[in-house]
Amino acid sequence: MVAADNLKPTPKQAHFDLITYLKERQKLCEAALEKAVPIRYPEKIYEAMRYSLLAGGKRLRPILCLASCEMTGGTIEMAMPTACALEMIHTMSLIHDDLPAMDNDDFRRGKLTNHRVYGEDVAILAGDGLLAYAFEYIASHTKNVPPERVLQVVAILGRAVGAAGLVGGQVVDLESEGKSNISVETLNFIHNHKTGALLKACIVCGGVLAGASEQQLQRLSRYAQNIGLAFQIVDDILDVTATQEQLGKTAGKDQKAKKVTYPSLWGIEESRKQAQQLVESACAELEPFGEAAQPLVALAHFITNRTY
Ligand code: GRG
Repeated sequence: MVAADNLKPTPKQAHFDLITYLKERQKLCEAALEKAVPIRYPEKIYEAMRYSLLAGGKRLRPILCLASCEMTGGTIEMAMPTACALEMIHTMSLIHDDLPAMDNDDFRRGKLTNHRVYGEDVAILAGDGLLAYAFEYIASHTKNVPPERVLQVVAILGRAVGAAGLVGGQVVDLESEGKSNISVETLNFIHNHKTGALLKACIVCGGVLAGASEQQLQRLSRYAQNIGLAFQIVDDILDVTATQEQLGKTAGKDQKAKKVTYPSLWGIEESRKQAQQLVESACAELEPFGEAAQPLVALAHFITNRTY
């Protein structure tokens, strides 16, 4: 949930109430996610899936998808099944990332990690279950959208998740562990895939569902590329500057694992500057959308101002 005290609207955005917007959107997403995954037989796997899916989190990915759909002329209803699916995929990637075979973490979203509660076997399956269900959910629950757009969303998402996206980024991240000579190009590759690919899919899929033009989709794509990298730079900074209580996950992990990060390459101040510049470039892409772009502009600034 939004920690309202942590959000300072930037002067440019003073007329847009981001705090209220985020709270309302988070509430909508929570309700939709709760409904999307009811408990059935075999209860254990549904409980494990729901444990991580309904554990909070900022819900940034579904909110970005809804915002980009609305900005390009669509409705919340058109995008909600895809928004839920994006959160299912994000959650499954967190469950798998926390496993002993990967980051081996004990806390996520302020709670014990999935494998610490259900065991490694069920945690792997809970991730698999969420991943498969995400695609089923888009195909079976999207209403009032031409089928070719739904098909395009499924293709974009499949690519974002697989070896050309999250999985590819995670592999290079694992290969880079313990190496101190990682270049900024490799670091960018890791994060453009591991973090950026899904964020980009959220924003582009919102536009596709709304029937955005090719030119609009290209603008959305460049906006997304920039905020994706800014998001990861801030994530690296927060790993150094924030506490476990603020983050809901172990802090200071990168340094402990001797990971090359943006702050380790550039220092904190320069990293902040780079993130700020990326957000400005992202927002410039939205200028032709005028007032309708307010939520996406405010969300881009939230990414750099966030403290959790
Ligand atoms: C996708 C098939 C498949 C497998 C997963 C483990 C893995 C492959 C990829 C790792 C992806 C990963 C965990 C990237 C980090 C992304 C990131 C910065 C997460 C934190 O996102 P927030 O801050 O978290 O939005 P909340 O909890 O607020 O949702």
